[in-house]
Amino acid sequence: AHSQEHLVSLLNLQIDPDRLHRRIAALAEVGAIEGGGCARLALTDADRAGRDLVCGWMRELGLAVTVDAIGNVVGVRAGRVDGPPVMTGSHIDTVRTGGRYDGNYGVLAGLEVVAALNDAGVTTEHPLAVAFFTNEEGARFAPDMMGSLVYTGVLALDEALAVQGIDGATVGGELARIGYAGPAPVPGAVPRAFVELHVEQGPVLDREGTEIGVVESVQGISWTEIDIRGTSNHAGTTPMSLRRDAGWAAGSIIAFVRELAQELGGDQVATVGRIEFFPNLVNVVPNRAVLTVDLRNTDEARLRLAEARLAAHLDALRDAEKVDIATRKLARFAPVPFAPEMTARIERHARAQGLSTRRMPSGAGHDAQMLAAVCPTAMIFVPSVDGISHNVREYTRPHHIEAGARVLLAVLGELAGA
Ligand code: HGY
Ligand code: MN
Ligand code: MN
Ligand code: MN
Repeated sequence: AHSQEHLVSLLNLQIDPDRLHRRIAALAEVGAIEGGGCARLALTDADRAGRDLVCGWMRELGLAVTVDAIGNVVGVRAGRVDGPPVMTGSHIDTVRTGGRYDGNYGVLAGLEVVAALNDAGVTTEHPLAVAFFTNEEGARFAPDMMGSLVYTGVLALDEALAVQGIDGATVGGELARIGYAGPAPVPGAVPRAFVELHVEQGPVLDREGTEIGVVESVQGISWTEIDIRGTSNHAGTTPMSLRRDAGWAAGSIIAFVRELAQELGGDQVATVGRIEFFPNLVNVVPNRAVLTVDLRNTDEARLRLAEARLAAHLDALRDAEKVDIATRKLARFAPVPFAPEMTARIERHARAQGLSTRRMPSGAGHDAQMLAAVCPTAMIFVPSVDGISHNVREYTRPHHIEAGARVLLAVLGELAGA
């Protein structure tokens, strides 16, 4: 039953929009790059500075802050009873050309929910936790969602610590260097429920004019690193028929995956995001090329088909160009559906606040897809203007930033028993 003053305090429970916008702007100053975005690649000094800032805010809000062995940070607000917390969170590491909302928004909106509960003097039934997970992006160290994979016990700690990044450093070495190899054990405590608020990073909500995305699933992801070895040769004297041109082979893969996505249609997407030639000189036939292929689909069978077609193309290249090709799987996740009762809960609260909603899959990977394996999980999207993300021009309108935080407050308040 609720006492009179408790009901009054619930009525006072509301976010402070300016405080949320101020925190987003302040965190965006850390690792700020030209154009208003951020570069805080996982476990760099910029990431450490961002972590220090957010941990400071967690402590100011009275949260009990723990750091685990892979550097995941969890701030817990006590409830009336002990036990597993209701958790919200995301990530604060970014890609090299990151925006200020990807990941950061969900963590800071979680802190805003805590601040609103503090202001209203509300103690929830269950503990409430706000987390940020290590290396969600996977841009420096693959796989992505590394911290939440270790938190949920899917990826072994020693395997994660041994991962070598694109710059040669290891996860374990960098964690120690920035002082975020923490004492809390992994796998982490299983939350009662997990809700992640995130910008859509795609064009659907913005194009439709819909305010809240009720995320029903995250699509499957397949990352492959392809290492092609040929023969370096003189660009002028070597007849085309005598070449083992690793560069040409790499270029044919870029063209192939684009055509493959168009042929498969539907949700299929394909990207060659990283490529390196050796010796990378104007007048030398490359003897080596290293590139990555990112394939995604909401349908697991179609994703496997795309992978099989890529493998067949590599076989054809080995024969046609006489190059050696080695592949390494950097990440592979099947599509993940979220719990129907959790998506219904998001939808109900958004509608109760008069917001327009639409159900949709997530094109981007998120920590929520890992938490879904251990507890009831859901995601809330707000629109990204022009669907731009992983780009300093990433932008979400202030009233959408606020609307998403209000839905998060309502959902977490209900789950935690405000
Ligand atoms: O790659 C992704 O979808 C995410 O940004 N890590
Ligand atoms: Mn009560
Ligand atoms: Mn993200
Ligand atoms: Mn991202």
